[in-house]
Amino acid sequence: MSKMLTRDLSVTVLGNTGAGKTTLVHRLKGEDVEDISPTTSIEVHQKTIRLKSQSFKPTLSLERYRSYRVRAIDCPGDMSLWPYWKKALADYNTNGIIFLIDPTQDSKVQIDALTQVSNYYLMTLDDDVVRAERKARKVKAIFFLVVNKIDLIGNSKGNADELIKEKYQTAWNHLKERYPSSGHYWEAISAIDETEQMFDTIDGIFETIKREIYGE
Ligand SMILES: Nc1nc2c(ncn2[C@@H]2O[C@H](COP(=O)(O)OP(=O)(O)OP(=O)(O)O)[C@@H](O)[C@H]2O)c(=O)[nH]1
Ligand SMILES: [Mg+2]
Repeated sequence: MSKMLTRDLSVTVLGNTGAGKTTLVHRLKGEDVEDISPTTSIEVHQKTIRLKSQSFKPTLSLERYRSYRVRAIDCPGDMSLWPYWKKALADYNTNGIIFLIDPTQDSKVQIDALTQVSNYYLMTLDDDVVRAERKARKVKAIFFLVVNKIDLIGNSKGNADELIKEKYQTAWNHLKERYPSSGHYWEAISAIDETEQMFDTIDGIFETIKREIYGE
């Protein structure tokens, strides 16, 4: 496969401890999700993938033959280790930020975590807060809110939507207002499931990121 045909997609995966970040990253790589222990440092994962949409492209289209090199930066979620998030965001400067929500965990700490993501990302833009806020209005980042473990809330995307509206809307809106030029999306998944639908959801996330970066 020629280099010209390879494109990069990268994400930083954030969220409170136990939300399922490492499980999701393992799924992305097609690996087992048993025996995963809490993450204690920044871990870089890489996998070359093909997106589902590529197989529907005409045989003469270049897009059909591309490879996507996906890089996922898996971070520790324990609150004492949140400062790593700032380092990960600054060092890897990924295309997207995936923020995982665990519907079975206390929302307060997870709202704090989401707010912290917004603040840490801001710090990567400029040391001066006023200048950083100004840059934030123009920056083209991609923020993906992902409600994980929907197997525990009736496997319903509607229930996930309700949870976001009920508990996370204020923090999510603040983030959107701070980064109005960025992409804001949300999804629901059960990373522990090994179903076609789970893999489709992951594919859909990267399809969205790809469209944001490279266009159709
Ligand atoms: N029921 C259910 N459990 C899940 C799901 N995804 C992950 N888990 C479980 O949640 C626990 C924590 O998963 P991890 O992937 O280690 O979570 P993490 O966010 O990486 O945690 P830290 O590394 O501590 O930040 C594990 O026992 C997983 O098996 C899911 O979709 N449904
Ligand atoms: Mg982990």
